[in-house]
Amino acid sequence: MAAGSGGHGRTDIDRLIDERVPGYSLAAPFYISPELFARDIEGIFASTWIFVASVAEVPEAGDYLTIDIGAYSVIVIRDDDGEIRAHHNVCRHRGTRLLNDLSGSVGNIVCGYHQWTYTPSGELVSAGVQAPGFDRTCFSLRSVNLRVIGGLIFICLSPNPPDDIDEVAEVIEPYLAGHDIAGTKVAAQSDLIEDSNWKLVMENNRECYHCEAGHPELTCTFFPTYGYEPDEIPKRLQPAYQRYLDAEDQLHANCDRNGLPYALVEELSGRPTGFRIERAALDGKGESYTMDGSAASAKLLGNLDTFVLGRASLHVQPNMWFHAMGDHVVTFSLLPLAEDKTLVRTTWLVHADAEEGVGYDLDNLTTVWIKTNEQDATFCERGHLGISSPAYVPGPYAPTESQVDDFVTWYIERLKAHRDELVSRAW
Ligand code: 3BY
Ligand code: FES
Ligand code: FE
Repeated sequence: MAAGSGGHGRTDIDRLIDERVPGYSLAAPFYISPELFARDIEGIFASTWIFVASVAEVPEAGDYLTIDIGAYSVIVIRDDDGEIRAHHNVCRHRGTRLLNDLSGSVGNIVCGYHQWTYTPSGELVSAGVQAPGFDRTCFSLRSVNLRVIGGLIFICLSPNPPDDIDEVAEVIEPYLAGHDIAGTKVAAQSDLIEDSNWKLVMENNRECYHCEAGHPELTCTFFPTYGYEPDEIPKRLQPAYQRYLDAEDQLHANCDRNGLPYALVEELSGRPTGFRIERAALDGKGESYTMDGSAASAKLLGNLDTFVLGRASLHVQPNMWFHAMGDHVVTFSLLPLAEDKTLVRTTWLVHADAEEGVGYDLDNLTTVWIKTNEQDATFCERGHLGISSPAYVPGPYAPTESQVDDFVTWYIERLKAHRDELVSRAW
């Protein structure tokens, strides 16, 4: 079969997957080819667990979000029993897209075309006049797998979702529990569309090599020694490293008292649901992502007894990063829009009883990550431009970029697993 002809023959894409060089950035087509983007949607975004929102984004029965992934559209909705469900946003009559806003609230889901009506849990309850023998129960909305882990909502479009999610949930839930995400509310949300391939956005997040020069606001609190082995830390960062060690001592005492785990667990590749979780100290006052590190919201989350809890940081492949502090939580969900367009959705959560203007100031709460996101968007957009040049050749990752290498390794592993599954299905 000719190269690039599809079917089960070896295509240009297969060759690129098989020829990936560990320790180096990917070949240009991974970032700029529409065919590879289509493979990413099927092989990654429709095959693995994707972080889409937190439970605070759908607080009441009937509250919903729509999440578009490639040609898929998914409704995430809280049903009348308080359960969060996911359905394909496709009417069972003639396929019309049902909900057309990014978020909202409904009693039932009513198709705008011929008014087929579904409950939030997906059952068809009315379909006008139908032929005798029409059985409504055969036309429920097609469901999508969904897992809530410590208040974070993950969906998987595949009918056979990776089953290691239970194991991952067991590890990460104790880190999240103390922050009681179910007891928070959305204080702010920003949708940033970056002119960059989604993998460049992820790779950029998985290293802090660029933090010292690139993120003046973030590094007021986020130690730029992140990612370095202790014996590799550059001399100029030694004072920061000493402050980090001191802050870690206090953090661990506070965590022990509050029953919060802090050990690093890192399994970013080698498994279907690659993840990393840790709790680490923040610089300055050590409480939050503000310019001096002091809490941005006056109301402590959950039953925590101090703001000095650093950051519980979670990375799950392929599309999220997350930080929980004593006073607020910030979630990041990335959704690919095209080979050169990526949506980064950032959501700030504070205690449900915190009052804007009294207990927290929106600018103070959001400034650090709004600036950091803008700076990262510029890096990713310039990365995309550089890689689009015929002069681009893959370059080597530094030791401090090991998590970038892990991300790319995971990505290639998943594309290979997807390819194997297609082949076995064809047999
Ligand atoms: O996970 C994160 O959000 C951080 C911020 C800086 C780099 N990255 C590891
Ligand atoms: Fe939805 Fe006809 S397509 S009711
Ligand atoms: Fe950054």
